Amino acid sequence: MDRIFDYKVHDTVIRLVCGDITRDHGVEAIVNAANTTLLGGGGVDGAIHRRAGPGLLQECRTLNGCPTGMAKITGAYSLPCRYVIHTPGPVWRGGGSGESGLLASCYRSCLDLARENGIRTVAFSSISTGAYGYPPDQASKVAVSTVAEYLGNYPGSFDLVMWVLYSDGILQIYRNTADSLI
Ligand code: AR6
Repeated sequence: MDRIFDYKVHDTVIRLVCGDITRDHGVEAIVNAANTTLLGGGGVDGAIHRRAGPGLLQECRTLNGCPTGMAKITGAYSLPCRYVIHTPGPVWRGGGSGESGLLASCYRSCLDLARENGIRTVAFSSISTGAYGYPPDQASKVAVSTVAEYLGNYPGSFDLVMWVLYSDGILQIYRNTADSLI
């Protein structure tokens, strides 16, 4: 059984777990750390496309990509959820190239899309902290503070917002951040 760490912001549970986001986490939408082509790649993007099956790539081909910091939504095909929200995070270039603003924009854009589609339960991956090299400690601060602020601006919109973190190390980093910010 996964260890689950729950926090509460207004009426929304913020949950941190260690695991694979392509497994069933009881959410309507999962968030893919994509690239601007939206045509798949490695990391969590590769895992999501593999588990979803070829229909996901077919639908992604119709979207004409997505700018960094924005998001687009598709069906989930063979994944155990209803939607995938794809967001290209910023590539880390040392922190002075607008990375934190772009990463915050990813989280807000995903939550905007979720609300527009009546989605009340969302699982994020740790956007930008793999191939894109964003230091996880700094990324977790942007991620948690942006989501908490968003939930304050739109109270009652979400039942559950979670992060599915791929290792105990990164789970611990998000836990430390949530303990200090929530
Ligand atoms: N479930 C949850 N988290 C995962 C999984 C998984 N199955 N697999 C990896 N992670 P990354 P990025 C974690 O590299 O940094 C792709 O090629 C991983 O350990 O997937 O935003 C895209 O196409 C890390 O903590 O995404 C882009 O080209 C986090 O997910 C580029 O990589 C994000 O790592 C995007 O890079």
